[in-house]
Amino acid sequence: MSEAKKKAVDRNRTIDPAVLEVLSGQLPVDTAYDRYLAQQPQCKFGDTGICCRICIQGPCRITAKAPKGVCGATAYTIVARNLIRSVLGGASAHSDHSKHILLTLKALLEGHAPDYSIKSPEKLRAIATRFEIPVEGRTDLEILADVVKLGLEDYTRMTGGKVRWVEKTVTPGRVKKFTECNIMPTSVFQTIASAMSQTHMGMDADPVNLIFKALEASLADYTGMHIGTDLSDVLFGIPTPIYTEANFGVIDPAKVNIAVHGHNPLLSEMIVQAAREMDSEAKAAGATGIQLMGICCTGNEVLMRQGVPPVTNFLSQELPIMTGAIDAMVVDVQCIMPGIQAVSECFNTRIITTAQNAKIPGSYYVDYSEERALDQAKEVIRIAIDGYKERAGVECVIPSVKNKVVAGFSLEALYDLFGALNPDAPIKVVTDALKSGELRGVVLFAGCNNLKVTHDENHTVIAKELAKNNVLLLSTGCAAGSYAKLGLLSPEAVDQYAGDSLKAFIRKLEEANAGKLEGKLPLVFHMGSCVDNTRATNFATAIANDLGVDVPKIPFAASAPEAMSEKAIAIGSWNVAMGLPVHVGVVPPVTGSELVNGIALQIAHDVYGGFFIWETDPYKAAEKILEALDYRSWKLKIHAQTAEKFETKASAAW
Ligand code: NFS
Ligand code: SF4
Repeated sequence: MSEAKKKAVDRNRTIDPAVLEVLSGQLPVDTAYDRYLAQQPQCKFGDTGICCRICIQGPCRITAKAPKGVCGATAYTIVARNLIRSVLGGASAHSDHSKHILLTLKALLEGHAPDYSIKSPEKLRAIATRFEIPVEGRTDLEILADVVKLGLEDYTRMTGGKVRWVEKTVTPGRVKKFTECNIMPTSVFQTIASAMSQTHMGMDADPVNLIFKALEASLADYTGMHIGTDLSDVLFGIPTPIYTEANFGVIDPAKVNIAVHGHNPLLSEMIVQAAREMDSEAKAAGATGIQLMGICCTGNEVLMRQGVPPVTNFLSQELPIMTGAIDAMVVDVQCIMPGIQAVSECFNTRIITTAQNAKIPGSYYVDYSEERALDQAKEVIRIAIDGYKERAGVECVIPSVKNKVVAGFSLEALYDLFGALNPDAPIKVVTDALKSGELRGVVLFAGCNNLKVTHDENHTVIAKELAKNNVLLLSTGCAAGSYAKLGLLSPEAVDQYAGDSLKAFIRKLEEANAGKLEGKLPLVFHMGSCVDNTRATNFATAIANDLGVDVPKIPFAASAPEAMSEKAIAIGSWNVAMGLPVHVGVVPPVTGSELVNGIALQIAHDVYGGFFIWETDPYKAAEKILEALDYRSWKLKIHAQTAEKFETKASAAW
């Protein structure tokens, strides 16, 4: 194949037909698909984690000729330090996002967030009860004040005490393990600062010590995420099943098209509300209405609670602009490619940044604050309407691809479904199915896209393979975005891809809930944005508690088939600490140290019961995940039989 031809093929590294259609339009626009090729070959030192730039005597690169950095740091120290810094990047991002929500609730208490209210008093009370905060005879605001106080303490405690959000949401076995291994965070900020200090030049050189600190940092990440999900539910409501559509076909050239992109629902929820109020303004401008659509995790947030259709996921975020029909793309924080601005300048799209810590040169900027949220949402929509007026009459090229989507499966929503079959103990619907073999296991798909693999291919191939093998599938983040776009969140996918007993399991749930649901159930259950991964952990915890064992013994695994961000590294790390097998479909930069790589793949299992699996081939990945599930089911059964025979408690070992 000629170089030019090969480049054209490589550029189309996606299986999404809508994305392929836009790419094949050969518009002279530079996107991530082109820039990835321009970056080749990528540096092997960085790729394997053995480049250190922590002090400015560096960069130091480990080679056979120079096996130590200038200071004497060896490969294992450098790889471990780089790893912990990635976890810290992720933990900072998540906790900053959730801190924003926590502070908005504080502002609400103080009367400075007039557009926000408590949408879910029942979630507030459930959180309070979890932490033994009294609820009887108290107002929502009184309870909220105590919950916010606890959240602030979990963020800022300097010494003495441990984060309550971990202590009260994991199994007793995990609390014991985290305490014994000394990885229970004191608080989110204290752990992040002390871990960062530990990686400074001339600090910790011990890779095991560094990795334990990385796990503590990952639990700080978990804390921030859990607080984020809990409080978002209080503010915006607990997601319940919701029916909509996804992919480029949701763009309507006759409407004012606004894409919301980023992570934090604080502004995007207001935009949804404002759009409903401003339909007439759009019509007065000649449009038939306002079409909102989501990208990345802000998209997931407003999909889960408001049914806003996802247009695309991370990797293809620049491409909706190339249809010519997007009037505004409103971004908040994280996973926003700076490249969207240059693409937007070739079309009629207005990029609107809204966060003081995430600006893009050349973009519009609305300085979001919780005090003026709804007004600012309206300002955003007016910018989009102005864009529409300029665009009207210009030809748009929009792929017509779209698929049905059923989303909104918070753990509460899942319990509600299970409760129709077993009202006294909803979780038993799953544990019984695991024990009988009706379900071969449960797998959470999470994480991003990454051009090191073909866009969306790993996500979909692994999910289909596992569905065929009767694994119950959960998803969050851009993994869920991929399933939404490509039809795996549709009821039809159950008939197409589920093995017989998974199909029977889903049908049974459908029948028991008939009348309550607007339609049928999907193949993959969308649990929310990336921040909402703790919903899935709560699910695993409930399964373990019901089976009377710790998490490392249950047939439950996680997979990030196309991991990309530091947040994904943080999430993967705490899932390992929680005791789960965690597949990653892109090899992370740790292979430069056999020791660190070995800890991730093997030693972690000995200590925590969880471990990583690096596998880039989706078929092999599915096999490895099934193997991990089967091994756990087999052991669980043997331990249960032995316990019964000798009338003892089930073994705590794994
Ligand atoms: Ni998670 Fe969500 Fe997507 Fe990855 Fe980015 S949007 S927070 S990091 S790329 S899933
Ligand atoms: Fe080199 Fe050591 Fe400085 Fe890293 S900390 S850049 S290995 S001298």
